[in-house]
Amino acid sequence: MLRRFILGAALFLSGEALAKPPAASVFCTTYPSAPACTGQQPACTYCHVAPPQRNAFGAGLESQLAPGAPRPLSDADFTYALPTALRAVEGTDADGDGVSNLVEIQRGTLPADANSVPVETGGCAAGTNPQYDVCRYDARFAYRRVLLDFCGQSPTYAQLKAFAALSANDQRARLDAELDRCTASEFWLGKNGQLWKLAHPKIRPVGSLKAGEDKGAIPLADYYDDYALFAYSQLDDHDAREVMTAKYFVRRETNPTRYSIATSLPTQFVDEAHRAGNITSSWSLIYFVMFTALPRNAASQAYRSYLGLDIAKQEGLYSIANEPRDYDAKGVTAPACAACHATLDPLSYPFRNYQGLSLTARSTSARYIPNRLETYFSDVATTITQTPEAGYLFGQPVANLVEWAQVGANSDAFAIATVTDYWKLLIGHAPTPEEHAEFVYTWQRFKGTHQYRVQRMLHDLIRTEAYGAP
Ligand SMILES: [Ca+2]
Ligand SMILES: [Ca+2]
Repeated sequence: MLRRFILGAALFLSGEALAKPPAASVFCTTYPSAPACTGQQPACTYCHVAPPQRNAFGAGLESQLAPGAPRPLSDADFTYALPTALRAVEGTDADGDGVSNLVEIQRGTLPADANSVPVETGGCAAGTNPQYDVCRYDARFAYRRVLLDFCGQSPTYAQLKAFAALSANDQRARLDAELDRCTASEFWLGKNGQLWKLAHPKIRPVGSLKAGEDKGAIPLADYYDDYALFAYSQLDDHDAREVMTAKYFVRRETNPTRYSIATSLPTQFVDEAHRAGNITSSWSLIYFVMFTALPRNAASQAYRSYLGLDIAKQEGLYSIANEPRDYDAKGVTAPACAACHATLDPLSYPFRNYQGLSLTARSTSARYIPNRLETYFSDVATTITQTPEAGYLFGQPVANLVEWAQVGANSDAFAIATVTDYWKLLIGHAPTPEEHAEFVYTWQRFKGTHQYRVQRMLHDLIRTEAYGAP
């Protein structure tokens, strides 16, 4: 009796601790056209405060989920019961904001957040703003914005007047020409310009650790190399994916700024076969891997920077069966950790042979070292050397980091993250539910028609109503 009780309690605890991994995909099978499912999956926070604790929408669902069946439900029973439960709560208004759960799901607002409600766009009266063509794309507004965003200059009165005198077709052609002119400006591509601004959160520069130009007190690596590759990948007719897959480096010349391919740089040490763009740059390895045996930080940084998924916010969780294995004895199998580490640890294994900072032998820093764990980290844990190099990204097996980067670069997540960066920079915020259709159109064309050319995507972006409607 007592044994049964303990066993039951243990099962209950482990079941409670995990957000159900299939939940997001079952949700998207039930509502394939929901904005939360277009090219992505809803985060755990759609139903949870933080797993296992449910928010108002999740709590309503739970009471409809195979009522009376013993808990915890198996993944199979859960998957079977969830669509029925979702249907059962469609008519209710979990967050009390006056909009039913179903309408919120369809309109892309959050059914558990009363501050997230669909905005009616039909109430826009023409003629209320004589200055601009409100409710519709306004080419003069867009023109002013393009000069400011890409050149860092307001148009002069004479320029505005000349623009206004053009035909609608000529205005569009002028906008495109100005975009091309301004994306060659120092304001856009130069040191600390707009492109560098986009790269800051990906590179996370630390002045005191900077080597080379603008050297800091403890020079460890030159992250201007990372800015150069980032900028190069975003410019001209270059493929943006190469920021995470490039086998080459990029050299920067100044006055004026120019970026060009270099097959080697004195500051970069990973051999060509093991390079994956900025993920394996000297700075990334030294700063994000640093002294760790299993570089979870490097993996989650790359996942967040290039694929837009933040594991700390419960985003992009694809739990792998029988993970985490805890090869480095960090205690990550504890229930509170396991939900994230079932994704994060297999995401990190492909980094196992990338050496970060080695204080004893600096000449081994920031390199790919076969048997790195066996050579330098065998004292970390008895199982550490069993850490495989193969891992998983998006639930898909990858043999090594180069494959990891390729799968990542070809994913919808990469295209969405790239366009989201520019959306935030140029429109001022992440895409809102009202902007969803234009946003999806823009990233899908970026991935398809434009083959990951940022320059071409920007011509689409400045034509959206989100950008050009005042
Ligand atoms: Ca609601
Ligand atoms: Ca809501």
